[in-house]
Amino acid sequence: MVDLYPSRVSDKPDIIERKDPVVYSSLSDPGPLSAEQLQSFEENGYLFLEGFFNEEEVARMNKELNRVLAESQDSTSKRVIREPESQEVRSVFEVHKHDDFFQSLSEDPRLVDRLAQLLGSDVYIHQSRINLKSGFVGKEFYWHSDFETWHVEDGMPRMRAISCSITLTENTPYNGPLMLVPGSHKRFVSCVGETPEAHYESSLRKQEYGVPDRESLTELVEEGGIVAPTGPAGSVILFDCNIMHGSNSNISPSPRSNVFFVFNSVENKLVDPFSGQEPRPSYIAARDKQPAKV
Ligand code: 6CS
Ligand code: FE
Repeated sequence: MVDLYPSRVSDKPDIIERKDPVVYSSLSDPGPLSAEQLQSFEENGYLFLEGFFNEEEVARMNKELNRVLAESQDSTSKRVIREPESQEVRSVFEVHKHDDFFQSLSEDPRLVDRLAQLLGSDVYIHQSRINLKSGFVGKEFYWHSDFETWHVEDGMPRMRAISCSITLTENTPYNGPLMLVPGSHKRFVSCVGETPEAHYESSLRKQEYGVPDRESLTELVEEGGIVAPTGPAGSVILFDCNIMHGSNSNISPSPRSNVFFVFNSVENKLVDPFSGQEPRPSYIAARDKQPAKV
C-alpha cells in the first residue's frame, strides 16, 4: 500500500497537505450534530461540547474513575502507564474492554451517533485510555498529531478517526488542559528521526519521536493560534486524528483527568505499520474489533 503520509523516514521535516476529507458525511444529512457544528469541525478540526453529560452522570464517572485508579495503583498490568519521573499512574489503557462501566460509556449512542455522523460510516474503538494527570506530578504531553503515531506505528492508512475526550474533572487554565492548534488538521507534519524498537514503552510516558520540529510547529501556530477549551467536568472535546495538540504539566493541586476514546471508521482498517516494524500491542491499538485480552 502506498504511504500517503510518510514520516520518520527523512532527516528533513516537511509539511504536506491532507489528502483525506475531514467530515465524511454531507452537511444536509440528518444527524445529531448540526450543519453548523459539522462546518466548525471541518474548519477548526475540533468541537467542544460543554457540559455534555449531566451532574449525576459526572458523579458516577468520577466514582468509577477513582475505582479504576485504586485498582491500578499497585497493578503490574502493561495497560497501566506510569509518569516519567514517578510511579504515579499516568494512563490506563483499553478501559473499554476491561471495565464494564467504561465499556458501556464507550458505547453510549449519544457519542457513537455523533462519531458515525462525522466519519460517515460505522465506527469502532481504535484506542481507549484514562489519563489521570494528577495534581503536582502529572507531566505534560508534548505537541503531536495522534495520526502520525497511529500511521507510522499502528498502520492506520487514512485520516478517518476522531478522538473523543470526556473531561472527568473541571478543565481550568491552571491544571494542564488540552491545547489544540485550530486548522492544523489540514496539514501533515512529516517528522524526523527513526522509530526506536518498542518505542511505546517510553513514548507513552514521554514522547520524543513523532513530534514536530519547532519551525513547522511555529508555522502552524502562526496560522491557527492555540486554543485550550476550559469548562466543567462532563464536557466532551471531539478532535480530528491529525490536529496538532498537547498539554502542559499540572502543578496545581487538583487533577485533570479525562477518559479518551478513539473512534476509527470501519472503512479505515489498520494495515501493517508504515515503519515496517512490528505492530504495537492490541491494548494500545486494536487491530480488529475483538482485540485479545492482555
Ligand atoms: O501513542 C499513542 O497512541 C498516543 N500517545 C502519545 C503519547 N502520542 C501519540 C498518540 O497520541
Ligand atoms: Fe494525543
